[in-house]
Amino acid sequence: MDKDKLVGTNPDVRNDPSFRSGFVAIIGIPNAGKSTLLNRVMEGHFAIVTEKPQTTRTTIRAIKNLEHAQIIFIDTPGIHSSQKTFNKILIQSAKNACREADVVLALVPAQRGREEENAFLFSLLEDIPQTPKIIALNKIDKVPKESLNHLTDTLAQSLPAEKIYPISALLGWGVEELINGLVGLLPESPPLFPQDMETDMTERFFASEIIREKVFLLAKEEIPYEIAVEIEQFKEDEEKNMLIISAVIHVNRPSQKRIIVGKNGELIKKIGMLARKDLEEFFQIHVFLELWVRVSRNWMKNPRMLKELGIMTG
Ligand SMILES: Nc1nc2c(ncn2[C@@H]2O[C@H](COP(=O)(O)OP(=O)(O)OP(=O)(O)O)[C@@H](O)[C@H]2O)c(=O)[nH]1
Ligand SMILES: [Mg+2]
Repeated sequence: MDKDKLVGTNPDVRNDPSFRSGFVAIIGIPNAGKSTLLNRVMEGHFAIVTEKPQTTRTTIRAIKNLEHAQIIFIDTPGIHSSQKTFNKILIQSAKNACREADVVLALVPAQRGREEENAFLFSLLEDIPQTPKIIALNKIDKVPKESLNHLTDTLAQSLPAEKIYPISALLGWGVEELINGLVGLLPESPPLFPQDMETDMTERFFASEIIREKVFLLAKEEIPYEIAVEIEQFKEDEEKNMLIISAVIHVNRPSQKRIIVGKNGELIKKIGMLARKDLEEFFQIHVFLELWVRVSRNWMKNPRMLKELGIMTG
């Protein structure tokens, strides 16, 4: 992200010296609710959410335009300690987002039993002492009200943050206060992106994520972690007023291909049907979707593929 190259478009706002704009990285352990929060603040479906940890694989930018501020939220893959090369790459992209951010928003789930994982997250935050940090204690709808004070006190002791906001990303509790708190920490600056822009991610990216989400929902156990979706064709047929999308689901092994295709092709058919429905809703146009399953051995270790898929940057 080269901030210097980006300028605001609205001349009124560019003359507003108190306008604030900047990048907020949302970080937290897997399953903390980061993508749910991104969707909530944006009031739309920008990032896929599942019950499974490690759903998000790339940083996802979405732009919240307010009257006197513009926040560029960056959703990130869950931070955890792992020896696997693939996971290390995901964690590295979250770390990079933190380093580039104007404010770091650490999302901590309010339920108990995750202290060790959070400790790893906090040690990362200590590496960026200069960056303002806010903690959001998420999923407070799941804990009794009486325990909230104790939880926020404990958190305040583990990490120096400007403020702790108890929230429910799922239900929207406390989210407006959180947004106001974040705005207060952003640098004074004209908008970094045009104010009618909500994201700079590509349409192909969203299409691939919608398909990946269906694999997460329908395929069992480890399978969703070992697949990647690549969009091979994405074009509008103006005559038919239709979007033609052709995508490849990469798997690591032939046995996984058999599972994704399913008996008599039933699973892939179901994935395609659900994905098409969501793609049509997202792009507001009829979609013709073609899905292929391809065995791409060790794609998770192949830097060229990881770069093409946007998982590895740089
Ligand atoms: N009850 C409750 N559930 C929540 C809340 N926020 C998120 N969830 C649920 O928690 C699960 C994980 O949510 P995600 O938004 O995918 O979590 P994430 O932090 O993006 O996870 P990764 O991308 O895997 O790191 C989903 O089942 C969400 O519905 C909340 O405030 N309350
Ligand atoms: Mg996520």
